[in-house]
Amino acid sequence: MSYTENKKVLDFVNQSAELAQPDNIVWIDGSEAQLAELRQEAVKSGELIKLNQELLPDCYLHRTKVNDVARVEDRTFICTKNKEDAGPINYWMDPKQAYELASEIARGTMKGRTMYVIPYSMGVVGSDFAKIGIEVTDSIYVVLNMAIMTRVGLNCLEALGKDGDFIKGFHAKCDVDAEKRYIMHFPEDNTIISVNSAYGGNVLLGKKCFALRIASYLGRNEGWMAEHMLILGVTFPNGEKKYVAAAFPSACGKTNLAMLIPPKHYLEKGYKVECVGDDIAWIRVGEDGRLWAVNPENGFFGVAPGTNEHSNPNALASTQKGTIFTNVALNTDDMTVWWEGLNKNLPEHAIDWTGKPWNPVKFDKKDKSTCAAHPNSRFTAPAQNCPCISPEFNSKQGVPLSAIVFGGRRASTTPLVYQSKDWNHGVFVGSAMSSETTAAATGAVGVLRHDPMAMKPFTGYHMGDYFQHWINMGKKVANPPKIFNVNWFRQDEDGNFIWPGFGDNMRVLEWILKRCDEKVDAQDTAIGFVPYAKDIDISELDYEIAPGKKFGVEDLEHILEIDKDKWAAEAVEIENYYTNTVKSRIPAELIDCLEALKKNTK
Ligand code: OXD
Ligand code: MN
Repeated sequence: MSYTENKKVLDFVNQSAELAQPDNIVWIDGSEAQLAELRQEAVKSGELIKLNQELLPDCYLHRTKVNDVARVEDRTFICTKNKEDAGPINYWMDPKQAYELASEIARGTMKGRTMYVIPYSMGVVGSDFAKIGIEVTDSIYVVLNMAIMTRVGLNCLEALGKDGDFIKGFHAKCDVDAEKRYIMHFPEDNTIISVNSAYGGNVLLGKKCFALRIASYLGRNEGWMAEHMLILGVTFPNGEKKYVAAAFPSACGKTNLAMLIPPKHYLEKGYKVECVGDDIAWIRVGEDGRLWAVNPENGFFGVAPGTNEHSNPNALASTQKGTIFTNVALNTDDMTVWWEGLNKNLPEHAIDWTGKPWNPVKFDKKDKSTCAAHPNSRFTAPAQNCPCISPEFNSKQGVPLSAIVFGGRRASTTPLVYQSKDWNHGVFVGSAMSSETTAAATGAVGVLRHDPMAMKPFTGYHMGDYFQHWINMGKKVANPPKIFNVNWFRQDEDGNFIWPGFGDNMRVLEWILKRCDEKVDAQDTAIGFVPYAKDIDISELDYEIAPGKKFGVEDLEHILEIDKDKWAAEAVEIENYYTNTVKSRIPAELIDCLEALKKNTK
C-alpha cells in the first residue's frame, strides 16, 4: 500500500529496497497502535528490555554493541563534488566513490528483515520553519527513537504533497562492523547514508546528520542558521520574557542549562526558566529585525550519567515515562535503571551496559571500566514530559533571541562570563572556542580541542565559509542578540570546580540579560566586557568547592580575572588554529578581532 503520490518519495523508497532487498516494507504512520506493536516485537527479539511498567510506564532499555557507543567523527564524511567545499576540518569523500562504497556495503543487507519508512518533520509539521525527511531503516530501535525525537507520521507526507522535496536518509545496521561504519552526507543531493552503526547520533538521521550538517549547508544557501544550541526562556518577576540560545560542545551541560531551576530566592521573586530546546536551534531573521529560533526536535537525547535530582530534576522527571534508555545499567531487583551519579544507592543486583552482571563492590568511580552505565549512555525522552517545557515549544514562528551564549569546558584562562564588544567580535569569540573533549564522541576524553561555536563535528561545509555566514547574518539584523561566553568549569589547583554550576548558573544568566537591556555596567577588558564581582548575585549561595572550602566573593573575583599572559598565549593559539587548521576563507572581520586581541594582551 502506498501512502503518497510523491514520485520522489516513492523512487527513493523503491531504490533503497532494490539495494538492500528487505523481505517487507513497513510505512510508519505515527500511530500509537503501530508503535506499540513494534515495541512488542522488539521486546520479543531482545532488542528492547521492558522496564518496570508501574515505576517507569512505557519505558524500555536498549544495549548497543560495545563497539558502537558514540558518534564516530573519523568515519563521518561530507561528500561534496569539490573537496575544498567540505573544508579542511571535515572528512571528505568523493560523492561517486561514497555512493559506490555505501551500495557495496548495503547491498542485500536487509534480506530476511523489514525496512521501515519513517516520514518525519524537523519542526512543527507544515510550519514555514519545518523541513521534512524520510528515513529508511532496518532497526526498530531507530523507528522508536525517531518517533520520540521528531514529529513522525503520515501528515509529513501530506505536507510534502505531490512533488515536495525532502531529505533522504538511508540507514542499514548491517553487521555493526566498526571497520565498515560510514556516516555519509551529500549536502548537494539532500542525502544521508549511515551503515554499520546503531548508536543514536549516527543513526537518528534527523538529528546531527540532517538538523545540523545538512541544515547548516541549507541555511548558508538560504540565509538562515542551524546551530548546536539549546534555547531557554527566562520569565522575570514583572512577567516579561526573554530568550537565550547557547552553544556548548556535546556533554558540556546544554540539557542542564536548558532546564535549570533557579535558586530559591529567584523563585520566590517570581523568576522562571522554561526550556524550548536542549540541543539544536534553527535561527532566522524575523520581520522585526531580530533573530528568531525554533527547536526542530521533539524530544531529548540526553546523557544519563550525572543526571540526578540535584543536577537536573526536570531532565530526570522527563525520563519517567515513554523513554528509551540506551546503555545504562539494569537494576534486576525492580527492573528499573541506574547510572553513575543518579544517586548513592548502588544497585545490589544489576546488569551493566555490556549485559554482564555488575559488581557494586568493585565499583570505583574513577575507573570507567568498573562503571555500570557507559559514560555516554543516554535517555531518549519526549519533550512534552519535561515539567519546564516552554509554552512556545510548538510555536510555529519560534522565539526572539536576546542573547547568544558560547561556552566550553576550560579548567583555566576563560572567565566565568564575558560579553563580546559587538556582533563581529561575538563571532570571533565563538570561532575561537575550545573545550575539553567528552565521551559523546569516540577518542580520548579531556583533551583540549578547538570547537568553533560547538559545531566542529556538525558543520556541513567549509569552516571559514561558516564563519563568513555568521558575519553576514549579523549584517541582516537591525537588532542582533548580544553575544556572550561562559565557562562553568574553572578548576582550583586540586582540580575542584570553583563555580557551583547547575541552578546557580541563573546568577550568570541574570547578569547576561541585564547587559542586554544595558541595566548593568561592566569592565572593558582586553577580551571583552567582564562583570564587576558585585554585579553577580551570590547571595544565599551555599557551595563547598572542597570539604571545608566555602565559595566566597574572592573565588568569584578569581574566576572573573583576566590573566593577560594566558590570553596572549590564547591569541597565539587562535592564530595557529586559523592558519593551520581552518587554513583559508577566514573573514577579514575575524582577523581584525584577532589582531585587536594580540594588541590588547601585549
Ligand atoms: C548529542 C551530541 O548527542 O552532541 O547531542 O553528541
Ligand atoms: Mn549535541
